[in-house]
Amino acid sequence: RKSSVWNQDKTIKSPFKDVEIPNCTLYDYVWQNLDRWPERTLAVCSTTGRGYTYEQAFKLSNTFAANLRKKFSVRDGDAIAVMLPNVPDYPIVSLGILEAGGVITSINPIYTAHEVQRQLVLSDAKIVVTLPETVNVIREALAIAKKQLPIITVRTNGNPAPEGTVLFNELSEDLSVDKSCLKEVRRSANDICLLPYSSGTTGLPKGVELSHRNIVANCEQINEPLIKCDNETTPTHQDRVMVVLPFFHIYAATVLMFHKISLGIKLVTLDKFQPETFFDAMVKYKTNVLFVAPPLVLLMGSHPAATEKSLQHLEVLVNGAAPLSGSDVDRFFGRAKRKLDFRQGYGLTETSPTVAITQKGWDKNYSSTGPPIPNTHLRIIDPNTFENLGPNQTGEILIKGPQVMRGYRNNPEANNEAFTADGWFRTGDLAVVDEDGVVTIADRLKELIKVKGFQVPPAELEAVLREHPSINDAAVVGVPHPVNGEVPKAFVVLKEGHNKVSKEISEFVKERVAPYKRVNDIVFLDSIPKSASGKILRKELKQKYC
Ligand code: 4UW
Repeated sequence: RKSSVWNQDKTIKSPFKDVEIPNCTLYDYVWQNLDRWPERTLAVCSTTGRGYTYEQAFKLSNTFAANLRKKFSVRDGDAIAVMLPNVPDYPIVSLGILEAGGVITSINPIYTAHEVQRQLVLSDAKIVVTLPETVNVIREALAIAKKQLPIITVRTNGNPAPEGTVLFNELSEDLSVDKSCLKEVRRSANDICLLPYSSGTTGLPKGVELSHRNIVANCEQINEPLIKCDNETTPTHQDRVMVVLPFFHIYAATVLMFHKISLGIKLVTLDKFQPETFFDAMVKYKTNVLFVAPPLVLLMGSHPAATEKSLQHLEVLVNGAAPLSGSDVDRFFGRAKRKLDFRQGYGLTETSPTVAITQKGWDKNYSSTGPPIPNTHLRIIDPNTFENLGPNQTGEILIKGPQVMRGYRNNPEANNEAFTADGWFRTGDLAVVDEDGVVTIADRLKELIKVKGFQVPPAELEAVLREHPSINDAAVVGVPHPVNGEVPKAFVVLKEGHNKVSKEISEFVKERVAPYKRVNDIVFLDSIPKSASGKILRKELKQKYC
């Protein structure tokens, strides 16, 4: 048994049998079982009760797709920006874009105009889909970028569409549209379907090119490891998944949206997180499956509304996106007054995202993330010598598998760094793998900071800080935080004659970045320690000041 996952060359294979990956688009994959449950609810908003059945969603997204081609001249491969919170329309918008031949570039709905404009420019988005409430942010972003783009607004209440925007509902409910234009769409499994942004191991966020095959593969790969019970896809049983993790992030996009819709599951969407509404919705909709990131496990182990009653329907809890301590899981079980099926997964935007996940009945070590999923190969290397390490040795984790991205868009330099010569993807994470292939993430080698499971690239904050009129140079590192996992800490070198005004600098950053990226901890230095090649010596800063 011990030698079954470790090969002689010290590469590691999955303990699971390989799965066959259908050679189709993500769109065809997701709708493949539609005939089996047309009348089931696909998605419902937990606050308003607004929702769609599978058949309604299919028809609406199909009509939306035809209108994207007809009225907006969308062509194969065009990027369309989606900046929406978790509304039940999110899957309809997404699948419509794919059916129209488009590529989805999803944007965090709490981004500032500064952050939005960069992604709109980098992705060369042709259209933006958003809520009426965020049209102003988009307009401001377009003004900074000196660009004009059509804006489609998803109405979640009775208010009219903001002037100059087109209502999503009018495009998706338009019975007069001629759908023959959809016959012209030419998309195959190797074409790009998603273009999320990730900083990878270093630098600013980069467009991650994920193909239809990447996402279809990842859905097939998690089928067996994630299966809850044998009746998940029977005509008489429908699982209810609480969607509190944001759809714009790859974790929820693949694991909660595309994968779950292919299985006929009910998505209960939460657009604004408030603990009370969250716990109420779990009871009201009897949600039995919940995917989270560590801060939510913490909350569910400590919030007064986390009770045996509010957690009564929950059967499965899955965590991922950042390290979790086992004692937090125990505290949560204490609140639920029973042991639930707890799982933990590991993955990255660049790997569509799942790489490893624990299985049903896992109760060995809540900090581990289980063995690699089917068709996935790992290596643990010494990051300096590139030599393969063996069981229980800590090193950088490298990945090969059908879920690994094609590469970063228009960025040969980043791609050279991200892949070894023989095609292994470098994660920038430090991990150990035991004799059975079980992965435990030990640390992060890369500079990326994760706040509540969200990416905070230091290079992005450093660029913002350097824009400040009194700052000469800046460096940012992550420091541990009891609730958020990590928070950014900034080191700043002032221009001569300028005052140390941390408050003003914090305000300056606040105006330009989403709330979770804000910097409140600033240290003033005479110079930033750098290597001979000019790289910031983050380790030195951490050792000296954190
Ligand atoms: N433990 C420690 C973990 C873990 C982790 C991720 O924003 P991204 O690019 O992507 C994600 C993906 C999360 C995810 C994928 C698949 C899955 O099954 C699951 O849970 C069920 C979650 O967050 O950030 C990638 C980086 O996030 C860290 C790690 O540093 C990785 O490189 N990370 N999961 N379980 N750290």
